[in-house]
Amino acid sequence: MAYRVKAAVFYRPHEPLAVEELELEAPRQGEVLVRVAACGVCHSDLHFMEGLVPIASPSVLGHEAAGVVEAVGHGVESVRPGDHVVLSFIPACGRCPYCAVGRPNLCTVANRAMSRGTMLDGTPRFAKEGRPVYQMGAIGGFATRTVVPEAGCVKIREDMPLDRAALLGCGVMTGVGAAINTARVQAGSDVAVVGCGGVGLNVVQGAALAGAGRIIAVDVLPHKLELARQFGATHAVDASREDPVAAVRQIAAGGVDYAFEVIGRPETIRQAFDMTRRGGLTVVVGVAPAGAEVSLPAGAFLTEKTITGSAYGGARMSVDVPRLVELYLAGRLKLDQLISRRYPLEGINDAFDALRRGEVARSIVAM
Ligand code: PAD
Ligand code: ZN
Repeated sequence: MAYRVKAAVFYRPHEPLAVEELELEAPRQGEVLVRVAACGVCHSDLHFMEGLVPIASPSVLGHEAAGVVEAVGHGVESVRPGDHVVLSFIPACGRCPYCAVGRPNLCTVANRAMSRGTMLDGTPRFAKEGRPVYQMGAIGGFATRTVVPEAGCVKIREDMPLDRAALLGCGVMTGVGAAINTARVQAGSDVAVVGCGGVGLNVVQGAALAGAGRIIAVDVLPHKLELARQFGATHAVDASREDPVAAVRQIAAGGVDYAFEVIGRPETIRQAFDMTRRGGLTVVVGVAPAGAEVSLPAGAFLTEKTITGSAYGGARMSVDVPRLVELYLAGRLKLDQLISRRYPLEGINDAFDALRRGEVARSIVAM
């Protein structure tokens, strides 16, 4: 059986998404049909739309989603119709070498599906007049319904509001996870976060949850710095008015223990590295344009600094998502304040324009 759905489709860079009807195939073995409740608008989707990062086309974008299970394919055991789920854009296989050593965010099988824009078997479930339409992160969340791998479904408590749960699917997991899982920020340590958008604000709140001492927010927009203070930043640096490296080094004598880059540009990656103190850790969260390179001062390696990337906040979704839900319901994780605007699916291009202009912490598309 096929379903008719409404979805936002990416055809080529520098064009608005087309909101149109697609066919959606029923879930195959090990797959799940989900009615999407909400999907967040992340800068990673914007990178595809701006042609900075390649993606299969045509493609349904959207990878920060939550919804309700409507049907399951053969062999699905972990969820059933009616369950509330957060979707994972890295549906880890559980068997590859990365999964086996406890690094499911690096799963070979899921990352291959992600780069192809398909389910784990190499085919997508959306189609337009019989021709395949790919799905970002094995999700394609800007749609009224989608089919995802069972491994991409994380069951959550039904008293968790689904619109806020959607944010856990990317921005919150990526940001909080970069601080807690990737960097393992130590209580009392000094942290700088370069870029305080939807993901960076969550690095700030992840550092606060970990008990960091100074948390220095760096952005070029004063209202982002104001938001960062609400999420736990103790200091703010406006990089449009002063040199952020000098400013951070002055606030945290000589630099911070952990600096996070959450924009995706070679210059700001270099800034984050330069504001990291001797022996400290630089974490690159931002996704840089395809082919971009970063240069680092070779002499700095004598200072035993470490630089690493963070993919999906080192997520172990089945463990981390329920923990984040509990923290939210206990009033210890800010999600309400992240949702600056809500758009209907028809307004999705306005949501991306607002993101491009830096107007929002996060917008969600509510189906
Ligand atoms: P966003 O547009 O909401 O936030 C970016 C922020 O950076 C904005 O607040 C800007 O004002 C700020 N900014 C821009 N230029 C500068 C500058 N020169 N100095 C300081 N601040 C600046 O984006 P987002 O938070 O949705 O995403 C941020 C990046 O994280 C982006 O590259 C996205 O692709 C990446 C990402 N990575 C992963 C991952 O797994 N690593 C997951 C999700 C998103
Ligand atoms: Zn994202």
